[in-house]
Amino acid sequence: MTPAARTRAQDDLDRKHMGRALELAARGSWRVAPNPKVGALVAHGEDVLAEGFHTEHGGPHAEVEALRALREKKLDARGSTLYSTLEPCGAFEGKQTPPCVDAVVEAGFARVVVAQRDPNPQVDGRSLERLERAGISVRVGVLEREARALNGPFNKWMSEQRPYVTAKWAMSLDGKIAARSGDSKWISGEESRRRAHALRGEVDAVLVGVNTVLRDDPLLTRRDAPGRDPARVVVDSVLRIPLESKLVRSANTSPVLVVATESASDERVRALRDQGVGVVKVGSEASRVDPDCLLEALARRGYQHVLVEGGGELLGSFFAHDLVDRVVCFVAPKIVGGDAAPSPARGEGVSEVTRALRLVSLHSEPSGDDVVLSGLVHEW
Ligand code: AOF
Ligand code: ZN
Repeated sequence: MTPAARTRAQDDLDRKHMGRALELAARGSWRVAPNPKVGALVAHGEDVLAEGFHTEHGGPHAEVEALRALREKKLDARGSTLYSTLEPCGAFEGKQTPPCVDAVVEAGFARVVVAQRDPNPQVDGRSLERLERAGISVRVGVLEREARALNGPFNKWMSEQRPYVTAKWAMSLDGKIAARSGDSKWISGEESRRRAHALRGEVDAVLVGVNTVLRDDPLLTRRDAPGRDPARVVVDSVLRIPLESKLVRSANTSPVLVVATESASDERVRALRDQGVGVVKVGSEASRVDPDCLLEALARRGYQHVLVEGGGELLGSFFAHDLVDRVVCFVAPKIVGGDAAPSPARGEGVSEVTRALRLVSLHSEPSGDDVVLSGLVHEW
């Protein structure tokens, strides 16, 4: 084999093993938040000797799980390669588990391949240096894009301390999120609605505008799907949310936060707080909640991943401020029609198509009779 052919063969092998490590990482699900989903495997050439992934927050890391699986099979890591979707962690204050990099060095790997560097400022390349100092050959960046997409919220939070925003909506094939009367039950089918609930189970907070509350009186909880229970956030400039809405009435069971502007009345604030609703006032823009200030307020609460569910005005303002990182759109095989039926991103919009936001890594799959489209506006 020529040196170039050897490099190519090695690259193909690295991508194959890393692809498998990414599959393992994805099994980590919502249980690992706010930590990353990580997968790891030990390989000798083509042969996969052991696999592991991070299963739940506070539990053993992926690399440690792979080493444990290796020991269980009475195998040795010496001379083999560790594939991990994330740079192994080092020691730092407040850490819940022992540093993986020590275990990796001790195990005697000849080579370590990682998909991405750990953006955690307390790691951030230090473990890679440590491995190199120990004489281990290190490669970074195999399937990096895929690995980064899997942990967008973690990556953004670690580098910017701002929430990652997923925008979600369901629309008819002609781009309407409701009929002209405002009726939207149901645009998407049952399977899509189940997926939408599962999406809620992966985030820290679900956001809607007050018009959605006035129109639909939603509960915004996660139901019939696994996951966490996100905080429910209503963007409501002058506190129009009714005290008898389902959201307010359930505030003592699951947290509700209402975000208003300075012009909201203190009496209204008190009435809501008496019902157990959290209220925060943030900066405004044209007498409405400024979405940048809104995200700052959510960052202060430690929300790493927020799901903006609508309506069209709230989604439109998030897009106008370029605050959306990922889109999940359910498209139903229906034509609603009409000039007055609302679309998902309202407001002014752009003046020319060349100024439109453009998504990358678009993925589509069937969801019952619907199609679900997802893509990234920003990669982290
Ligand atoms: C994980 N799972 O598989 C890897 C992580 O508090 P700890 O001890 O769980 O450490 C969390 C940090 O460890 C996390 O912020 C990330 O930087 C690093 N790697 N974390 O939860 C894993 N490999
Ligand atoms: Zn670790």
